[in-house]
Amino acid sequence: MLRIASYLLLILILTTSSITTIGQQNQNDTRKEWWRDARYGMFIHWGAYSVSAGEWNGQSHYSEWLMTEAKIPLSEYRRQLVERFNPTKFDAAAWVKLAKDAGMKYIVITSKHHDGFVMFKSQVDDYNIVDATPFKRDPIRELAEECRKQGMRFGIYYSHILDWARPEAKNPGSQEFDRYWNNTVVPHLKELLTNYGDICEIWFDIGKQTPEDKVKEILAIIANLQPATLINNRVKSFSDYGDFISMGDNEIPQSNFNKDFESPMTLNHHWGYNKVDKNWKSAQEVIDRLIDIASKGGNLLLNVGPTGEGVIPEESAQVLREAGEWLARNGNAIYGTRPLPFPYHFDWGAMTTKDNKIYLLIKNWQGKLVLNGIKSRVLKAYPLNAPNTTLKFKHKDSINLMLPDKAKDKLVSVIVLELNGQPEVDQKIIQQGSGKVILNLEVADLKLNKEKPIENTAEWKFRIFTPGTYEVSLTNLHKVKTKRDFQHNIIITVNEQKFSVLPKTSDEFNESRSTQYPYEEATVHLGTLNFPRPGEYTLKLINDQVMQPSQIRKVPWQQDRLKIRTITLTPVKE
Ligand code: FHN
Repeated sequence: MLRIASYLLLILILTTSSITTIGQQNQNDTRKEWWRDARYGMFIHWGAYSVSAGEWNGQSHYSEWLMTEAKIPLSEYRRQLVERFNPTKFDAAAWVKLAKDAGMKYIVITSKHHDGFVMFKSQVDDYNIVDATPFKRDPIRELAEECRKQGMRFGIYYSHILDWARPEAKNPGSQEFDRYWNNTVVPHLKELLTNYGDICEIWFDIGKQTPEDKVKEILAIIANLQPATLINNRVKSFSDYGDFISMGDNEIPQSNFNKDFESPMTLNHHWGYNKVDKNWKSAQEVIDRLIDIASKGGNLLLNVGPTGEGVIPEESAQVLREAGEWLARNGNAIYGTRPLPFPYHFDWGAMTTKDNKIYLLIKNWQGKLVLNGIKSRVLKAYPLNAPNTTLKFKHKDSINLMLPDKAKDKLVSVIVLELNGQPEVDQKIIQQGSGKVILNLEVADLKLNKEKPIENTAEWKFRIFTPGTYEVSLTNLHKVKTKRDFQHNIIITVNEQKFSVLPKTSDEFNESRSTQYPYEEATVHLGTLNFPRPGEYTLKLINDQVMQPSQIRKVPWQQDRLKIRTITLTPVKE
């Protein structure tokens, strides 16, 4: 009787504890502590497709999407790629060492991508790297063991919905899909969670169609076999299932939205190895993105795509090592830090916080830095790597900080502000010390008009300290090489001032921070506004491209070819 009761109790614990949902950041969830402290991990996209290096019949393809893009039948894929997959240069110790040198705290590798080829020894069928290739080794095991040796956490990516090798997977919800699920997904997950030691994170992908009961089944399996394993919300994409939100590919949120998130990011324009893609981000660009993500409370999962021989391309390794050197000098400002609740980003860099300290991560180094919005009293300011060099500052409403020349780091320099307690900041939108006002769509008050989207309005209240004339510019997302411009005038009003403009050409293009290539951010000049006195103002932007910000994490950004991101007000020097 007692045994039955304790069995029922166990079932109850398993079923209730199995449904993890994404909570607010301040929630006391000790399972996530290491992950929140880590801030930086390595993503590895590696599989039989790597053999092709992105090329098929003389044409370049999207690496890991090759099978479906080039319409290669399974038998041919198997013959030409799987049976030639012999990555004899694969060296798990070297990969883990690279991740360590890069300053990364965990690794997540593809154990099965959409092509359905299994990168570990499985008992389910022989379409796996040990049974179907001349290589005959299990790289997932080798990496897992090496991670354990070198003190690196180990996680796996698993494509649970898309599987082009198993036709039964085609229609989620159908009976055939249930067969795929029961004969492939469930046993695979059990194998991965049983045979490879601690799995820090399971990374599911493209899970929009995952049937609800299947999500619950996965969560229960994980809770049962490895309750500490974290799960991303793409187990059912755009949902709150799992432990953290996977942002869109290459997406960085515009501001801290108080939830745990991870930005998966490519180092060039592909995930899997593509021999012609030399668009490597520089170490500067990597650190720039890492500080942006950390300052908003997320993790960067930065991808490498090893070759079919098992080598991480040297160009990417070099960038990672250089960024790792920066982390070795400045890691205190990243690892274990938490975000501050500013509703905007900064033009000069980013801020993180730990204990009674604020770290200023300065990209644009100038002789002095003016900071608005820090309410706590600053006791002391010094360069992170020269704590005895105290910096001069004045703190009235703003903090005026004099910056020395010698603290300058070639990538991003860090200054520490020591406070008289926990940091307290103004959570309203205010003019920044540089004079700019940054208005992100994510934090706008929206009024959407379904019948007349042309009247859709985004509205921001903000405080100006310095009266004068300001240039108004708009940053939007736009597909590279397309001529998609705004179809309707953008109307801007501030109190009694109003102007209407149809922006034609962009003045400035940057790699997109909201989605992956081939999208980019374009900044256009809209006009000027006058702010006659200090005080609070309301700016309204009216245009049919104003969309629901909650949709930002519900649908992929790339579904729209043009999207408004930020309005920036910059004082005009008179
Ligand atoms: O289709 C995949 C892609 O190949 C890659 O694995 C990325 C990584 O986030 N996820 C998918 C698209 O979102």
